[in-house]
Amino acid sequence: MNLTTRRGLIGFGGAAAGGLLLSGCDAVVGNAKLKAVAQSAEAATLRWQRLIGRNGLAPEFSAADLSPNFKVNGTREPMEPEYQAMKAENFANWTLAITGLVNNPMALSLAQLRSLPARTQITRHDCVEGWSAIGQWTGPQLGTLLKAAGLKTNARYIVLRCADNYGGQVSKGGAQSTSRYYESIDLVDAFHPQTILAHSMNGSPLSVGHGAPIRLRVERQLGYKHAKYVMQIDVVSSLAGYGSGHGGYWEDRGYEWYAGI
Ligand SMILES: Nc1nc2c(c(=O)[nH]1)N[C@H]1C(S)=C(S)[C@@H](COP(=O)(O)O)O[C@H]1N2
Ligand SMILES: [Mo]
Repeated sequence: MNLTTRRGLIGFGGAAAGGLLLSGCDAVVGNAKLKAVAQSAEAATLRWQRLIGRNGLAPEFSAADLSPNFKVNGTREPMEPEYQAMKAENFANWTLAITGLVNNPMALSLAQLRSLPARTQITRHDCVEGWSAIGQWTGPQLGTLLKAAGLKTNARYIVLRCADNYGGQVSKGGAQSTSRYYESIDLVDAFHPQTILAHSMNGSPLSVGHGAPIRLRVERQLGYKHAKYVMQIDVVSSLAGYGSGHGGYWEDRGYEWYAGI
């Protein structure tokens, strides 16, 4: 079964379930009901993927399949002064902080991240807007870093906090600003072998457009989960403290938290 088929099947199942529910009560259907339908489709996708296996791999491709043009989407360059200052130094003084429910909080430099054992994978990126592109990504597995940090027993989610205040005003952008881009994943995806912090794309250091200095690749989910410009990783038991509490910038605006492909 290929990716397209699986995606098609899931899409059909979700639509059919929605149709059944709506036809029974279209006069009284309100936001809450629509939300419940959306949430049940999302839950079905999550259950389906967990059934395939915690470590089921997203398809990988060969160098011949690489897209000649991989679109830059969302933020093209964070204009926040802190990011601009780090960019001017070629990220020499940038560090990735891993904090929260860990036994050994750490701050890793880009040089340290680059020196870690890395995974290289050629995968297809699917944006919810309807475009796809195949790229090659290289970086350490997130699981390697989390094992080094040592998760506490109440850890449930990994929150990736980004540099860009997408769509927001720079002057209003604190770390907890509702327009600061962020994302979150559960521990199954965090320790999945294809979940990496990519520092390179197609064999070159990540460009600013694609998320320099590092971006997440979480290959069984849609594009918006692949956080660019990752500045900090928080290990948490709840997503309540971030944005408006739905676990991501786009999730806070109605998108599914589990964006399974
Ligand atoms: N920090 C940050 N990460 C982000 C975004 C963004 O705007 N800001 N856009 C998301 C979306 S919707 C997609 S499709 C991909 C685009 O990645 P690309 O620019 O490398 O194509 O990044 C995702 N991660
Ligand atoms: Mo996207």
